[in-house]
Amino acid sequence: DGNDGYRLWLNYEPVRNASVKSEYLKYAAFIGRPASGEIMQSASQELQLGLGKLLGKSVNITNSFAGKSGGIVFKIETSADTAQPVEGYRIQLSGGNMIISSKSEQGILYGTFALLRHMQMQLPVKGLNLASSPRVRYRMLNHWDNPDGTIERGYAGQSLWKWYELPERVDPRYADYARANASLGINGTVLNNVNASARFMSQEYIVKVAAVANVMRKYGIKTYLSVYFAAPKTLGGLKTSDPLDPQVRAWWKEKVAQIYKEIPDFGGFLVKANSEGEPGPQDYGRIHADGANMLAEAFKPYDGIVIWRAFVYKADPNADRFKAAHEEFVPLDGKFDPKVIVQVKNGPIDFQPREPFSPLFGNMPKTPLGIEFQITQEYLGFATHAVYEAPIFEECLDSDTYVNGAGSTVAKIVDGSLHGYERTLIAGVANTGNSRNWTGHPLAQANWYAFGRLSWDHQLTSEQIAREWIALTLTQNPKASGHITALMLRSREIYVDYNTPLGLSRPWMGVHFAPEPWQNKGSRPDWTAVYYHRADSIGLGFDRTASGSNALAQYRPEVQKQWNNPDQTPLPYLLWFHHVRWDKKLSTGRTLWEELCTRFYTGADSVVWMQQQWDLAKPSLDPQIYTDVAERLKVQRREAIWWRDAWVLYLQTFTKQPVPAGFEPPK
Ligand code: GCW
Repeated sequence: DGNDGYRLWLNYEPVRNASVKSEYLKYAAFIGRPASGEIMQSASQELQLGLGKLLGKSVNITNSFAGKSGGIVFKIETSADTAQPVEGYRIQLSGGNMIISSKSEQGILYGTFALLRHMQMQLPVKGLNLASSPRVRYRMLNHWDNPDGTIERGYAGQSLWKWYELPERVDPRYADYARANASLGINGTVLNNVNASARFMSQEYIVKVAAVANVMRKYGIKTYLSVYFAAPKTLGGLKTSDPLDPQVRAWWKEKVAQIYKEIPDFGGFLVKANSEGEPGPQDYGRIHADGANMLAEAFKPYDGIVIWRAFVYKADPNADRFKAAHEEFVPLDGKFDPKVIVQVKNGPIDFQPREPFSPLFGNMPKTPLGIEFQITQEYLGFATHAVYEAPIFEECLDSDTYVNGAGSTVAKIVDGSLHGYERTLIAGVANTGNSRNWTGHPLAQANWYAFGRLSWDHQLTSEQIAREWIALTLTQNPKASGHITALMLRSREIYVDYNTPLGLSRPWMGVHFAPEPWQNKGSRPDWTAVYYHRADSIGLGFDRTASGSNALAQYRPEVQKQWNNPDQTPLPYLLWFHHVRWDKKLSTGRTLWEELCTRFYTGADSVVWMQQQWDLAKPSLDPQIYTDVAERLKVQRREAIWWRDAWVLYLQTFTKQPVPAGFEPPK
């Protein structure tokens, strides 16, 4: 029975360690579940499934367990019992039972998955005392899925959501999707693309969405929709979609009410407005807050929220896109309804392989700012390059904004601890599709996993998460796990080296895959390659100091100090902030040109090292997964050379210098 990757990290392979197994069996007499709702039912079913596979024993679920011992018991706690947050859980041994307790059914579900994770890793029962609660309230995936089944920036097949079959046919895969997410603590999902179709606001689609929501609910996941801001006009037949127009406001109120009739626990709306051509309040001379607050008002009678994206920039060749979101949103601080969360991409530009943190973080103390990461590998080699993203997420969350002095990390802004936000959010743009293994590249599963784990607890480290994922998904052989951990942890730096070293950026036109640094025409003046990298006969990089766009001024002085001076700017950020002369000597002792070449070449060669690590793990891997990754690594090697050569040849048209001795010239 080969492993085709469908089960993700929920493999539940039989426990092989006999002594650990016998310890587990002491608690496998029954699953004690008090009378409960459907989330606890899911938890008990999952536990039954897991124990069945892990221990080879079919364990009964019962609600008459008083006085019994030798089982795993679910217990709902009251506020008097514990100060633990509502979604948190605790797992302890007591009275001969293993008790999973929480104030909520959702917490019981998370505790159940934590216990199953513990058992999958064959960790001891002795002294078991696990407790955890989420640091962030809304932990969600954003799907950029279109009604026709395509996925914007999706590289793992077609959409999971089969709109043409819904609501009658409910694909069993929806439940597996929900299980996978719940196992990480994800509690929300936005089903459709932020470049939204108004169709999702029609009754025809609302009932389809409701059928999906019925599955999600069983796993504690709320369903959200992206909305097309001009829907009152295009769908509702009104003359305008002006957010201050009473008819428009009434239309949205009614729309929200209509949705709640079908989906009583509906999560809310996600909105991309006045961004990349999408309609928005500015079309009517209004501000973002007018649009967001109008929608928030429609949600007033309900639990739902409005998530308003801050991903905005103008088609202006002379402006610096880096500064746009800060310029538009900071003046709006304090103007948003409390039901609104502003969702900010981790970096100021667009999910580049490495970006400095967005200067919006910390600069809107009166507005809850959620963070948006991209799990799908739009700029990270789609589904053929192995790039473990946890270090990207971690790097941003750990960045110090200095807004309230040292230690004001992005994580503390996002989790609400710095500014006391009541509503906190972490979102990830999903990398799932209908590929049998969900993510195309088997190692990309780790990115979904890492996002979920970090959204629950941003203090976990990239390495911890990698080791855990490998143990659950690939192998528990320590040597093999060591090789794969090494590969994963270095993969992002390697990619950066052959793709965008030293702080180059590359969000140019089109599919965002091929190297085309020469591209100087696009459908917008800022959608060219040259806009971003600024190569010329003198040097390379974007001057964002006072002599250039002065984007640095959007950061606190302590941060400016790190990046202001080209002699002191850490090399990974150099070309983000400086236009550097080709012959400038860097801290490595090499000139800029030599350093670039060194990175491009060692980066591309390091893919061979990745291949070696993977091969060393081969004896411990499922053959199907081994081969899949090995073949993708071959593609990655070929494409890394392609990136290297494209950059080097292009940059040589400016530097007029050969590649340094020791490196073969590009073909
Ligand atoms: O990263 C860019 C993508 C667009 C995307 C946009 C956004 C959904 O290239 O495809 O549109 O960002 O985040 O809105």
